[in-house]
Amino acid sequence: NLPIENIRSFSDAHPKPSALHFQYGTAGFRTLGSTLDSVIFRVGILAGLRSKRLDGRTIGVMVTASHNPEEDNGVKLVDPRGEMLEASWEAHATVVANAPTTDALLEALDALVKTAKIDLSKPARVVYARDTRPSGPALISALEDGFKALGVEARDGGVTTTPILHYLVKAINTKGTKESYGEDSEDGYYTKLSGAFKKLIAGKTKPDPLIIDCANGVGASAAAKLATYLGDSLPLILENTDITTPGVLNHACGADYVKTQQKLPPSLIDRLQPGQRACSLDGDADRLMYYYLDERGQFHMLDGDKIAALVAAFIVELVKLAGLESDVKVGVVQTAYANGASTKYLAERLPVKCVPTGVKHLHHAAEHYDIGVYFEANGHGTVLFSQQTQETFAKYEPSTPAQSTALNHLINLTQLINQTVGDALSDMLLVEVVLTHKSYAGAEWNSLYADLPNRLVKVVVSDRNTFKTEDAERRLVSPPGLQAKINELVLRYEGGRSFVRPSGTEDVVRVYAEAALKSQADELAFRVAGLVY
Ligand code: 16G
Ligand code: ZN
Repeated sequence: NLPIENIRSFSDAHPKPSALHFQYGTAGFRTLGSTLDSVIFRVGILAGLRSKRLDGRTIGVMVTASHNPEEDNGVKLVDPRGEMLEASWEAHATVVANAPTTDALLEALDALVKTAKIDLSKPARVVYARDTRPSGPALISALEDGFKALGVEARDGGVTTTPILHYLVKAINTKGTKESYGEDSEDGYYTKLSGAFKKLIAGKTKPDPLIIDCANGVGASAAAKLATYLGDSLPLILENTDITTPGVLNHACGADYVKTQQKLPPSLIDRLQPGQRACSLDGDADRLMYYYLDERGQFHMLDGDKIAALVAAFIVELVKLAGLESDVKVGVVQTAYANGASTKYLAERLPVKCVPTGVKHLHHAAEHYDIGVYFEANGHGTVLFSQQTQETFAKYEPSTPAQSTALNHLINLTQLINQTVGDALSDMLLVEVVLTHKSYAGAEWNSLYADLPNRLVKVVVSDRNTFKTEDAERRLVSPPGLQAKINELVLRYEGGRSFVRPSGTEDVVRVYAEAALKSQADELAFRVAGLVY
């Protein structure tokens, strides 16, 4: 049975704020950090129950609000293979978080135990971590109270990046098996990535120093550690590494700033030389944005779509060189936000699928390919190698030295890439490998295709839930009649494309538009926004 009295006494110390409703959305629970105490406490219990449900396999809990403002915080559960929480449990989490009183909470937990058929005699194991937000320590102690309330065997992952926490979950759960993901420690993570990187660039011209904007977040300490493992194989220059001054996290820096403002973080203006590569991480180091200044000082952004194009083309080439073209199929997954020019570039080379926004959709679609490359335009993404593909690599006998080299590169890529979730540091090493192999500077990479001008605007509406979409969010089915009006507008713009979807993380509706000219993309976006308003 549930330890009712124990849960009761802990829960009374973490009352739910009566006016608030919480929802486990695309990014878990995420809102003002000061309102999350009861939610995080309850997530502690929930994580334990999820572990019991899965026979004591270790569940991950990450306390972070990623690229959001510093005052925000959030929490996400990670399933045993290092992936996002199974969808059916998102609803359970929402119910448990909103029980108004301790009694109601106990009832909700009891109902969950019954509906999910949880065997309470099983062990509960959890590994947890947080980012650098000031609200983190208090929320972690609420989480730990949740663990104590249920009786969870909990391991503290400390202050670390979201992708490292995902790595730890998978490493713990695969320990000692033939699918072992690596040693279950931060050291194991850095050793695995840096080792694969060094092998992949062996014998090539060493990359020039790379500037990393760490968003004044947890990526600063992770990048500093990674630098020590990389040694001189990749010189890193770390910027925006202040994790103690209040208010600076994600402020005028970081991957989300670069993507949404389409400009250089002001703090880099005097640092970045024309032609030099730089990249930005977000507040929990799972998103990556590259950029450079050309000879005239003009800013050029290399976003998630450009990363997908670079990486997918490279992998397709390696598969061909290895002689594995007919055994191993590579595919790409994008969302409607992918620049139309990137979709065109990719679709000429390999299968491309479009899915709704949110990592879980991309990840699951990518699992259907032998090698699935997925990136959101915002810089979140990774590459998945199916278990069968990894076995194919292990068994394959190359017939020429060139095939053998390509095969080894592919095998090393499976080690370099954090396949659990998008990982800015792992993706950064991946980009550096491709640039090194191709002898590309930013300009050559950028010229793979030219981005279509685009514009994203948000519209505050009275109820965003009246906006319903289909076809991977590319068409509105409700409110009735609106899509027809959008279609009519789009027709008037050369190269025009526009779609409207409700945000999953903010109380707004987003409008995206693309057209052949920047002024036209802006105009289209604002006219569609006018229809929505
Ligand atoms: C979340 C998603 C991200 C998506 C964004 C869209 C995860 C881990 N994160 O941050 O992938 O791009 O939401 O936000 O799934 P929106 O719904 O507000 O546009
Ligand atoms: Zn993030």
